[in-house]
Amino acid sequence: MTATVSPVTLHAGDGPGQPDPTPELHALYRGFEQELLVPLWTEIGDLMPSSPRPAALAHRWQWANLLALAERSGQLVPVGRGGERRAIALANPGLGGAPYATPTLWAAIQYLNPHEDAPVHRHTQHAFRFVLEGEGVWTVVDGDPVAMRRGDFLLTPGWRFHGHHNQADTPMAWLDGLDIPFVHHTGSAFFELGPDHVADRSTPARSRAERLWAHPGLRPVSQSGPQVSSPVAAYRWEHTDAALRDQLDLEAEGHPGVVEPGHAAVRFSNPTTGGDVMPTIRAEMHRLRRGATTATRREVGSAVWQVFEGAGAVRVGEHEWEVGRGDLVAVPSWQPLTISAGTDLDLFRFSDTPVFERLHADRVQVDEVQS
Ligand code: 1HN
Repeated sequence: MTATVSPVTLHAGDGPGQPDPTPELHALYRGFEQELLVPLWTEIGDLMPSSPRPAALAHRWQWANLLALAERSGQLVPVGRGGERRAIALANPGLGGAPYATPTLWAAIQYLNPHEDAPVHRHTQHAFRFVLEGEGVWTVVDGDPVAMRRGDFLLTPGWRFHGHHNQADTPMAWLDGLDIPFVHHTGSAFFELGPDHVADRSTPARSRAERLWAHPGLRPVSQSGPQVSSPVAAYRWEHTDAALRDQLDLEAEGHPGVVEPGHAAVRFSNPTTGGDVMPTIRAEMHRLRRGATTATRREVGSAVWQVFEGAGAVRVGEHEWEVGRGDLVAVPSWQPLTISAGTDLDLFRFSDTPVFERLHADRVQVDEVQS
């Protein structure tokens, strides 16, 4: 997202089309430096690559290592006002140590001890939770308690007050995804504290938002018009699982529905628009039958994948990793991605694609299927 242009690295006389390095030219370039100017002719190759050349790198994080460090954080680091969350972010090795999984996306493991609270606040950044394992935490979004359980995908769209509380005798860890880097780069962040403690500690199995909105194909007549973010607070695993299973069953019966052979996928959607759940984030669940391999695909924009269940291999460009339950892979823009399933393999994916679609800058290329 940021091209580093440093006047100090100007070299007179380098490369095709560059003038000879005379003393006059050096003086000119010193003048540019003093006035904080950079001439295009020295930078055009970096600024205008023929195809995306992201600074971010493909990388894999292993869940077992993240979880061990999160557990240790649970012993050593309190959660409360100031730090706000015991969340530990993936830092892409190409992004200089910033807590960014990709140039636009934040991904973190968050950990809450038994009977702990994470305090209430709100921010313009859009957020979601994806639950790999466990239950017992309720996230309270604008006063509506939403249960978190394995396989659930939960939304906290921007500027909603939210806090979490763990009602169980066991700790709980989950994946947080936010558009923090995008909001940071574009200078559009606002943040506000709420009450110090979650006021509503009730533990309903279903939130009010789900009771109103989460009935398949049924919209409350009282709520007309599009909403910027999906009003569905939680997409429950039983529905996601059934949708994926049905796609693969339909395929086995000779009917259409899967993305490609042995590969079912669903996108979490906003029922008021049919589009993505939030303006900056797309989220999907994929299921590969054991032995299936995806076509090699590249697209504009970056993504993070997390294995929900099963084992397989993920190839991104020159890298190839074995992945198992909970492991995460960052896929930078325009890097070719191929996934192979060693067992039946379920994967959660989130990306910044809605941003590029809005800008009409989205592109996808599916390479020929590998033999
Ligand atoms: C936040 O509010 C959450 O609500 C998670 O769980 C991660 C990272 C930065 C700023 C706010 C949450 C966050 C965050």
